[in-house]
Amino acid sequence: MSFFGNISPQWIEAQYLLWRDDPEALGAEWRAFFDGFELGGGELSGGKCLDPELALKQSAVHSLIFRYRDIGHLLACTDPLSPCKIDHPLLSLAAFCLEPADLERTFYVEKSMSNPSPDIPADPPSVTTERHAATLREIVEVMRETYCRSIGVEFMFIQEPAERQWLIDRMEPLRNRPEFSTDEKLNILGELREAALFEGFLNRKFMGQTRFSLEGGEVLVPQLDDLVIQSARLGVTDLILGMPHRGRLNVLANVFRRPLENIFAEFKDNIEMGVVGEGDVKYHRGFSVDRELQDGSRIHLTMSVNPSHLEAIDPVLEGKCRARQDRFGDGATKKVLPVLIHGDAAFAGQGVVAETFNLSQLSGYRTGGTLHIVLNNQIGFTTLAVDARSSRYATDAAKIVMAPVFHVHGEDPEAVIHATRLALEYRQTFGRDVVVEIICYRRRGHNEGDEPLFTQPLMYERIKERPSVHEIYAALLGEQGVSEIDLGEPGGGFQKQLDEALTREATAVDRGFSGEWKNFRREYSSTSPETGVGRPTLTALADTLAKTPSGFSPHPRIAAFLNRRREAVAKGEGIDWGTAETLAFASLLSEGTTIRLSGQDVRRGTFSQRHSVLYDIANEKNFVPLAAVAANGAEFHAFDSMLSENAVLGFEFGYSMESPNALVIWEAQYGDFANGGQVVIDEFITSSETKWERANGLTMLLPHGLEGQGPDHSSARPERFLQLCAENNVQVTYPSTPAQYFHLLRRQVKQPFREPLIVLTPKSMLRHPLCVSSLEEFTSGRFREILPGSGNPETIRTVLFCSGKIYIELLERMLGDGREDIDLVRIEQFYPMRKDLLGEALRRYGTGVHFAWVQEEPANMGGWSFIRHYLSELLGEEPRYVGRKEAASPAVGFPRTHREKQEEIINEAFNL
Ligand SMILES: Cc1ncc(C[n+]2csc(CCOP(=O)(O)OP(=O)(O)O)c2C)c(N)n1
Repeated sequence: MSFFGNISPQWIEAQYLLWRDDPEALGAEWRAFFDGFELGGGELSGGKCLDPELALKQSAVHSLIFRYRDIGHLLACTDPLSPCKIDHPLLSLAAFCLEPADLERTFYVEKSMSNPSPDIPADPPSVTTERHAATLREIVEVMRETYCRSIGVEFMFIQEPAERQWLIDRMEPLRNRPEFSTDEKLNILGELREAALFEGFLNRKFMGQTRFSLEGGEVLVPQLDDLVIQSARLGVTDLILGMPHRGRLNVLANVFRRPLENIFAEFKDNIEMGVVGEGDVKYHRGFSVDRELQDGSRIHLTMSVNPSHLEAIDPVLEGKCRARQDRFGDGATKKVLPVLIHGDAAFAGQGVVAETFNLSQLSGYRTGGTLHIVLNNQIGFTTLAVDARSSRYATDAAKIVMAPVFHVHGEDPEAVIHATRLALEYRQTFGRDVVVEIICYRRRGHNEGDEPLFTQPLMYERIKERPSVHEIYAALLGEQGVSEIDLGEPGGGFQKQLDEALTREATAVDRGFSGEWKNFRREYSSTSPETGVGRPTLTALADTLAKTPSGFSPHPRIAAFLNRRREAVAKGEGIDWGTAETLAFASLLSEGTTIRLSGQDVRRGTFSQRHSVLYDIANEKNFVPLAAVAANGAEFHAFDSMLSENAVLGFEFGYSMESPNALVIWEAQYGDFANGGQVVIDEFITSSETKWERANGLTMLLPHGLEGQGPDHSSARPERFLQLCAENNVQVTYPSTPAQYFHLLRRQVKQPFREPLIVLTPKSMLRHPLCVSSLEEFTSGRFREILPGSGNPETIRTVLFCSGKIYIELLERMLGDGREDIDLVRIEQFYPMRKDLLGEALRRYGTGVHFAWVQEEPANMGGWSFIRHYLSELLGEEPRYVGRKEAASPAVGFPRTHREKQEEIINEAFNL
């Protein structure tokens, strides 16, 4: 269909008038049309018109240029396995009412297109307006060369004119193909050969062992190597890379220059090289190095650890980078560069990719733009694109943030390097995400034991016939006149290095607990440190926290709330949960500990219990009282997050990896929503230390408790966490008093080691009159993992073990009924279980006492399955179970049924 289709001239005229008043009122393509029309000197509606026919043609040419920029990628030749497309109906002359005869006519064009200067302007963006004349043939040629050769670019969805123009200015003058020097070309060739040699060598020496060969995508190596050099040139000091299995070992060898003997040792199953914990496969481990470049500059390269769960690393890496940027201070977004490499199937399929893009511009989570590389080998295990995605491109998720995307032919290394340089420069200039997709193939099966001919026989016949990319490139350089001698032979020095490394012993291994972590102990210690804070300090902090700046008008109920907190501390009693938390935060901040709190609605708190950020009712300006007590460089940050658990929890884990000195907290709006972050819990929080020697002190606050709110909003699923407990990998707690919570938060920072902390937190108990503490409980002592009974052992006939919320309900009944024959023993920390303290708590009682475990959760949930064997062991018999029967769902949907059952549990507990 032509550009004008069957649109009426009257309608076009009306659009023209609209455009004259306000060009932005029209869509981009019509704007281009009228821009062109004006360039041609035309004017609709009877005004002066130099040549109406030429003006219309000029408009059409302008529209054609616009469309090439917009969808020229549809004609780009980027797929090594498919013939190149030659035409597209939307890009034909006829689509713009232009004719072949017009090819020789002269039209106006903007400067960037007509000026093939090889120098990429380094200056900040400027909108180009200068005009030049060119024939339509020349114009089409420039457009085709720029947008329809080895690089297809999607960028016209960017809504910032300056950003688009910036890209145009850097692509059109060079036709997206800068001239590389012979030295550069030979260097690229050498790297392609080394990448191929490395795979061939491993294939021969460690036949059949899984390595996830890069073959077919070897261009990744010269691409990354150049990225490292260009990054250092543009001021990057730390390049942090997250990448999956494919080609990871090759990148470690050829880009990170990890000693080859260390890589081989892992193939030889050399357990001397093994990590301290259970370890992980060789293509998941982390590595970092200071690489010295040829010009003498240095850049720190980090290959982040990576679990098998594809894309799970994305938000973790972003959090890690953000933490490092925060630590480096102002301007650090340009110094710390996140780079994420993805497979095509995973990038298109995994939802966390979209979540991570959504984080990319949020103030609490942005990292100044991520450079994404999609290694599109056109297959995911055995699944082809047609079954793997509904989008045209594997990269389409990137469009949600309008990230420019370069689709590049994987057998054109110069194009890949050029696009990556452009992408890097774009990221450094605009602080936004950008994507380079390499379209290549996978020469072998998914892994080294796989036969792709079973499922893709024709595709793999075609792949078999394709020469390797280094062969294609060497032939091209030969055609360009590079001499045989200069081209050399594949192998050369690298083959020798490989052979020699195979005979060498492995050298020092990359271990955890270095850098920021070097002062932390590896070993868990069961004793809680002293965490009390003196009374004068606490009252002074409470006073400061109740103050707002002069002229600031909080909501009256918030003013009263602040006052109540201050009074409770001044009186020294009735201190509730929210106040305890604020006191913990304030005391840590005043001692120099930075706190980062993130999650949905955390500033106010799901239950309106926190109010860490106050808002002026007159102008919505905000004020953060906790910032006023921070000292010694500490900062308090509370970020209301986007509505995601997976990416945000992953981000905070990554942040915490990099910030052992800070208290990093993720709070779920309701505990059960942590389900959405289960991958992060399994793959990172509970297992990162044993797999990769990467400890972590992330704290998770999970509101928990059955309160008649239905199957969701009731349970943080403690049973799941408890099932994951082993080797002191995590601390799972359910504190029952505000003071215990205060000590627990402080303990998390004061311990000389770091382990993730899971805290089941209250909802209705936030305001329960019995769920309060006195100031004395804050001024000395420590977090107590077990709280023994306080009744007179002589009179006690029944001991009820319990944890968290049910304790308050049992206490209420006990006090109400004046029962002196019952004692309550609280498990405040399930894991690591303090068997010694539990045993001590039991030794108080004589014979003839009944023991029961009471919980409100169904029998297959809560703490029962976990605690029963500890109690049985200590008691010599299994205690009685009081609680709901097994259930498929954590809580009932009907409030009345909930109340009845809850009462039944309490009744049963008091009538054993
Ligand atoms: C979340 C997740 N699901 C499934 C797998 C199993 N798996 C491992 S690799 C792979 C294919 C990945 O394809 P692609 O992303 O295109 O990368 P490629 O292996 O082709 O480089 C699959 C399905 C996984 N590792 N992670």
